[in-house]
Amino acid sequence: MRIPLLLATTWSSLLLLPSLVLSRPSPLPKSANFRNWRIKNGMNGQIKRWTNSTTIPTSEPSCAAPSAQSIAAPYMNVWSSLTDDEAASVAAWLFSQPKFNLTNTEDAGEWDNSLLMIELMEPNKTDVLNYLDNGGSTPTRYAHVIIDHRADVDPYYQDLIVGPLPLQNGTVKAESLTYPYTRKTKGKVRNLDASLDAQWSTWMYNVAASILDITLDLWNGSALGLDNDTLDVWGIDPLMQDDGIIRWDTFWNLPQTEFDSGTLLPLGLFFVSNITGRDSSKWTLDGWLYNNIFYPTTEVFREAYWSPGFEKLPANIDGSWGYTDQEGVPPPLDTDFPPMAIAPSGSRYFNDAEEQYVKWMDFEFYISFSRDTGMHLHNIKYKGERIIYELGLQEALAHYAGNDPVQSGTAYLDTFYGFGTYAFELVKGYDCPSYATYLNSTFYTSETTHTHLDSICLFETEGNFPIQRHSTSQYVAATKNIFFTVRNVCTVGNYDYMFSYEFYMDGSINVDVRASGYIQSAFFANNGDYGYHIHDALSGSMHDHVLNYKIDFDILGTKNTMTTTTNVPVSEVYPWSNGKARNTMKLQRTEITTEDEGKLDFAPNGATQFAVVNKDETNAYGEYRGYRILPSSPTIHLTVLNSSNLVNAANWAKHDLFVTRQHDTEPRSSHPYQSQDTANPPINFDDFFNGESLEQEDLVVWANVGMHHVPHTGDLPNTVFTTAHSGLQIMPLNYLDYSPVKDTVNMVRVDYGDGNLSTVISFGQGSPECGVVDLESLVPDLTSYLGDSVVRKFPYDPNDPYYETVGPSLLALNDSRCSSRIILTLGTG
Ligand SMILES: *[C@@H]1O[C@H](CO)[C@@H](O)[C@H](O)[C@H]1NC(C)=O
Ligand SMILES: *[C@@H]1O[C@H](CO)[C@@H](O)[C@H](O)[C@H]1NC(C)=O
Ligand SMILES: *[C@@H]1O[C@H](CO)[C@@H](O)[C@H](O)[C@H]1NC(C)=O
Ligand SMILES: *[C@@H]1O[C@H](CO)[C@@H](O)[C@H](O)[C@H]1NC(C)=O
Ligand SMILES: *[C@@H]1O[C@H](CO)[C@@H](O)[C@H](O)[C@H]1NC(C)=O
Ligand SMILES: *[C@@H]1O[C@H](CO)[C@@H](O)[C@H](O)[C@H]1NC(C)=O
Ligand SMILES: *[C@@H]1O[C@H](CO)[C@@H](O)[C@H](O)[C@H]1NC(C)=O
Ligand SMILES: *[C@@H]1O[C@H](CO)[C@@H](O)[C@H](O)[C@H]1NC(C)=O
Ligand SMILES: *[C@@H]1O[C@H](CO)[C@@H](O)[C@H](O)[C@H]1NC(C)=O
Ligand SMILES: *[C@@H]1O[C@H](CO)[C@@H](O)[C@H](O)[C@H]1NC(C)=O
Ligand SMILES: *[C@@H]1O[C@H](CO)[C@@H](O)[C@H](O)[C@H]1NC(C)=O
Ligand SMILES: [Cu+2]
Repeated sequence: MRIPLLLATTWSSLLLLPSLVLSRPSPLPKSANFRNWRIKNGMNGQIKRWTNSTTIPTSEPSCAAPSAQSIAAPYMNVWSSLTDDEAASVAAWLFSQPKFNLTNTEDAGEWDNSLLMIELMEPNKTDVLNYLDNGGSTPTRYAHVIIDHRADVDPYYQDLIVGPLPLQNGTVKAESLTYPYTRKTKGKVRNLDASLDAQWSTWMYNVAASILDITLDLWNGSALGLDNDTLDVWGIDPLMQDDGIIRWDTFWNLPQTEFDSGTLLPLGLFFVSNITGRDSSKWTLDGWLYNNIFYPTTEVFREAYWSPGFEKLPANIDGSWGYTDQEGVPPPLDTDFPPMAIAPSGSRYFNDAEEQYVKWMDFEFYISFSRDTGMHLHNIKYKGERIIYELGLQEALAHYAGNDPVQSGTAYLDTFYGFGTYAFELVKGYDCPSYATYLNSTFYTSETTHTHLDSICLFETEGNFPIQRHSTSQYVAATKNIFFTVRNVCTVGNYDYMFSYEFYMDGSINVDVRASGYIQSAFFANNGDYGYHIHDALSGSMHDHVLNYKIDFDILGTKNTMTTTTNVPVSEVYPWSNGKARNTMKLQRTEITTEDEGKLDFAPNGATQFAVVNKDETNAYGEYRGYRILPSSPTIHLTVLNSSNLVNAANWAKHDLFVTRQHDTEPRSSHPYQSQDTANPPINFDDFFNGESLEQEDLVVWANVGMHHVPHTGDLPNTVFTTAHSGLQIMPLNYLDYSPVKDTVNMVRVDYGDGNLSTVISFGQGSPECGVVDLESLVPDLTSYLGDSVVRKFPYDPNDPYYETVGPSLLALNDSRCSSRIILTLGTG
C-alpha cells in the first residue's frame, strides 16, 4: 500500500514541515542554514516572527543513515544464541549417542524420544564478571538441551547441559542439568502431554460424536475431525493433577473466516475426562455440565436434554463483530495521513549487529534471545558503569476464574509455549517507526533453527511532552524528551504482548508491557460475578495477568542493599511550635536486611519507595547512590491465594516485588514445564528464600507487572494496547549529583523581548539539515513481510533456508515453503 504524500527528496520540500507547525503561511528561511532561524512568539500571543538566535556553535551533524551506526562491541556477547554450526554439532552428537535413543521429530510417535530444544546454556554470572571486570577468559559455552523422553511408561522432559563448545571428539559431556532447579528429583519433569498429543483428538472426537444429536440440535454443528467440522473443543491448562490427571473441555464455534475469532465463540457445554495414564482405553468420561447443571453420564445428559422444559441457551456466532478489519464510519478527517515520527539526521545510536550490542547516548547493553523467555538485556551500563547485569522476562501468567470449570481451571504459564517461539516479524511503521533498526532473533525447535526476521526493533523518538520546562516573567526554558526503545512483540496464542525497554535522558529505564489480540472469553450464563456481559452470549472472562521480570542490579559493583523510605503521618512537637503537636508527615527509613523480609508489596497510596543502593558509594552530599524501582503504570500481583490451579508453580506471582541474593544456581524464577507438575515444579520460587543476609550483597529483584483484566465491550474485537498496559520504572535515586537532563543540548531558553525581539538560546542543538529525508521510505512496503526463515539442523542444511511462520507444534505437519504474502488495502488514505 502506498500513501500519497509529498515525497521529499531535497531539503526545500522538507522545510515545509515547520510551516505546518505555525498553522498559517509564514516566511520560510531561504538558506539551508536553518538552525539560526527560530520562531518568536510575541507577548500578545498573536504575532509570530522569525528571528535570529544566540547559538553556541555546533559541530556538523553526522547525517547518518536511518538505521543504527555501526560500532564494535567492547566485549563479546557471551549471551548470544548458539550459531547454526554449534547447534547442528550438538544435534549430530546427541543423535549419535545410543543412550538418548532419539528419533527425528518429524518421524517421532508418542513412544519415541525426540529433541525439543538446543540453545545456549546461560553462562554463570561468576564467570561472566570474571571476563568483563577482571580480564578473565570468555566463559566456556555450553548447550542447554531438552529431550522429550517418551520411550517410557512415565514420560518426562529431560534438561541436559552439553559441552564444552565447540564439541571435540572424546571430550563431550552431557549431564543432567540440575543446578538451576530447586526440586529434589532434578533435571527432569514429567510430561503430561506425551500421550495426550497423540490420543486426545481421537478421544475428543469420539466424545463429541457421542452427542452429535445434541450438537446438531443446539448449534447445527459437529466436531468429528472432518473437513466440514464447525465446532472446536479445548479446555484447561494446566491439567488438574491432585487426583489422577483430569481435564475439563468445552465446545467452541470455529471461526468461519481467516480471522482468529475462535476464543470469542464459547458455547457453554462442558465435559470432564479422566485421562490418567498413557492408554486412552483406560480414560473415562466423567460427566457433562450445561447451564450450571452437572450430569454424571452422557445418558443422563441426553435424557435430560430431550426432556420437555430443558432450557437451551443461545450461542456465540462468528461474525464481523469479531473481525479486526475496519468497519463503520471513520471519524472526521481520519482518511488524511496522520502525523508520524521521523529521524531527519539519521540514527543517533550504535549497534554491533554481530554481537547484538547497542549504545545510545549514555546507555549501552547487550541483547540475548531464548525460546522460553524471548529477549533479555545484559550488562546495562549508564555513563560507563554497570547498573543492571540482567533484565528480562521470566514468566507470564494469565489466571482466569469463573463459575464454569474451563475458566476456573485456566492459568496459562506462557513460557511453556515460549515467548521466543512467537516473536514474529514486526510490522514496520506500526509496531515501530519505519526508520527503526530491525534485528533478527533465532530459536531452535525440532531439528531446525527458526530466524524471526526483523523481530526486534531499536529506535529513538520524541516523547509527547518535554522532559523539563519552566517559565518566569523573564524567560521560559524547556528540554526535549528524547528516548530510546528496544521492542519486540510475542503472539502467544490469542494474545499479543508488546515488550519495550525504554531509556531516558534522566538515566531511567522503563520496562513496559502492553497486551492486545483476542481475549479468551467465557460463555455468559450465571456468571455475572466473573465478568461483564459483552456480546450475545459472551462474558469477558476476568483474569489476572502477572509477568515476572528479573532485575539483577549491580549498582557500582555487586555490593548492594535494598532500602525503603515510607511517608508516614505523624504528630510532632518542634522546638519552634510552642509545645504544640503539629499534624504532619515524615520519612521512615528502613533496610531489607535478609531474605526473610524479601517479599514485598507496593504500599497503599504509594507510600513506600524501594531502592537498590550501594552503601559504600555516596554522592557529593553523602546520600547512597542507587536506583529506585516503582510502577510506571499500574502493576499487580495475583489476586488468587494458594491457587488450586497453580499450587507451587507460580509462587513468584504472590507479591509485587521480591529481593534475593544472587546465586548462579537461581538464574530464573520459573521453568517452562512448571505446569506439568504444579505441586512439585522444577522451580519452587519460595525455595529461593532461606534467610540469607541482603546487606551489601549481590541482589536480584524479581518484580511483577500485569493487570486485573476484566474485559469489557471495548475489548472486542481486540484488546487495545492503550489500556492493557503495565510498567516498571527503574530510576536513578541520588545516583548523580544533579539531573543528567542538564547534559543534553536539546533544550532552549527564550528571554522575553517584552513585545520586541526575544533572545533565543539553543545551546548548540543540531538542525535537521542532512539534506534528504526519504518520506517514501517512511511508508514501508509491507509486501516484503516474509515471516520466519528456517534452517534445518539435522540433517544440517545451512544452504537451503525456507520461510515459515507457524508454531512449533505445527512444524512437523507443515513444511511448506511459502514466501510471498498478499497485502489487501482497505480504503485508507
Ligand atoms: C541574523 O544574523 C545574520 C548573521 O549573523 C545577520 O547578517 C542578519 O542581519 C541577522 N538578521 C536579523 C533579522 O537580525
Ligand atoms: C528406544 O526407543 C524406541 C522407540 O523409539 C523403543 O522402542 C526402544 O525400546 C528404546 N530403546 C531403549 C534402549 O530404551
Ligand atoms: C568426530 O569423529 C567422527 C569420526 O571420526 C567425525 O566424523 C566427526 O566429524 C568428529 N566430530 C567432531 C566434532 O570433531
Ligand atoms: C446446518 O449446516 C449445514 C452445513 O453446515 C447447512 O447446509 C444448513 O443450512 C444448516 N442448517 C441450518 C438450519 O442452519
Ligand atoms: C460432513 O462431511 C461428512 C463426510 O464427508 C458428511 O457425511 C456429512 O454429511 C457432512 N456434514 C455436513 C453438515 O455437511
Ligand atoms: C482418575 O483415574 C485415576 C486412575 O484411573 C484414579 O486414580 C483417580 O482417582 C481418578 N480421578 C478421579 C477424580 O476420579
Ligand atoms: C536477518 O536475516 C536476513 C536473512 O538471513 C539477513 O538478510 C539480514 O541481514 C539479517 N539482519 C540482520 C540485522 O542481521
Ligand atoms: C493450599 O490449599 C491446599 C488445598 O486446598 C491446602 O491443602 C494447603 O494447605 C493450602 N496451603 C496454604 C499455605 O494455605
Ligand atoms: C554454574 O554454577 C553452578 C553453581 O556454582 C555450578 O554448579 C555449575 O557447574 C556452573 N555452570 C557452569 C556452566 O560452569
Ligand atoms: C521594546 O520596545 C519599546 C519601544 O520601542 C521600548 O520602549 C522597550 O524598552 C523595548 N523593550 C525591551 C525589553 O527591549
Ligand atoms: C501448510 O501451509 C500451507 C501454506 O501456508 C497451507 O496452505 C496448508 O494448509 C498448511 N498445512 C497444514 C497441514 O497446516
Ligand atoms: Cu487479558
